[in-house]
Amino acid sequence: MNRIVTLDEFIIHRQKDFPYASGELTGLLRDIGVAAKIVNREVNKAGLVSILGVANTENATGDTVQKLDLYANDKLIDCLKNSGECCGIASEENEDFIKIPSVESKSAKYVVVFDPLDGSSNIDVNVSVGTIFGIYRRKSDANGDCKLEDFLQKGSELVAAGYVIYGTSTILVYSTGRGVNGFTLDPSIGEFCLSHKDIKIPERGNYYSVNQGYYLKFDVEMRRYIDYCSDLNLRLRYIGSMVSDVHRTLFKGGIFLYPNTRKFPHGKLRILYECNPLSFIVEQAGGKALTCDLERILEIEPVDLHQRSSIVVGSPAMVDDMKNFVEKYSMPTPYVENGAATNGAKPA
Ligand code: AHM
Ligand code: MG
Repeated sequence: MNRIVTLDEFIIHRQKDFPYASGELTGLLRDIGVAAKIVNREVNKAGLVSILGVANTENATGDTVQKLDLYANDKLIDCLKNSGECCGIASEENEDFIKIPSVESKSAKYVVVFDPLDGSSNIDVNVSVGTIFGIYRRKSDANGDCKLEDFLQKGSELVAAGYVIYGTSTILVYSTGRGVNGFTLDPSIGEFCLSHKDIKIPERGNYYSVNQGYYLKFDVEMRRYIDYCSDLNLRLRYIGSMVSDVHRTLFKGGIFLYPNTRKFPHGKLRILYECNPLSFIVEQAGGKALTCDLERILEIEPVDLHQRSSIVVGSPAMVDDMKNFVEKYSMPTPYVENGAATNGAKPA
């Protein structure tokens, strides 16, 4: 029988891969693992809301019942604050970033960004939701407060990223830039145990994942690409929790798209909290992630904490196909006169 490797053991073991590691990153990943267990406990009780009280009301014992995304946000912030391993936090749920005072005068060198509960519109109906996180090394002086510039870094600067899915089982997937590993929570011992070692995304897959209800609101290149996916008899899967849709794509192969729409002309998903960490994981597993303008997601220079982007992420060969498609269809339509094509608009 194989020996069980817990998340904590694995993280500590991996610390040796970084010769100058001081243990801070290790500590941060463990804090996130602890917060995930607390959030998991609460998410699993979501169906009991009608018994325990409706969100934002008082329950039978007089406690205020919080919305789960806000609960998850608070727990992550608490866990990260208490250990003093990071100097700042930016969350999808908070307008501004949070400065963390140093604990026992440790000058922490990391900042953490996260979406505490992605796909929260799915909670009430027992559909998977998840926490997404990213960790950056701070840019500002280590002795002062963290600054905005510490958070506005390209995804390629991520030191680590990952996600936790609270689904049929609870799984934590993370990478420190040396491959991707997954850990499943064993509820009987309350530990995340290594279950998916060195995850690699398939070169291609049978699924495409997009909110096809917005088809008419997408740009023409994307509409054509979606028609192409359908012509290839790819199967459509769309959960509506990005973290879960990307998780399926990572394991089964395929492509996930959230293009620009009329409502979100620059895409809906947030660069810092959703696009970057998930693109980092997918790239680490051998996949690719681009915007619909064909820019590598991890090369975007964010200028705002809550900046959004379009995204196409998944199996490498399928993202390449999408790129070829968009390049082909965004070329100027040839103007044909007397049978001779000129590559461009009608001459004046
Ligand atoms: P959230 O962070 O408020 O949950 O919103 C992000 C979610 C993603 O998980 C998902 O891919 C997308 O929104 C679904 O949006 P839509 O309902 O427009 O398809
Ligand atoms: Mg989200």
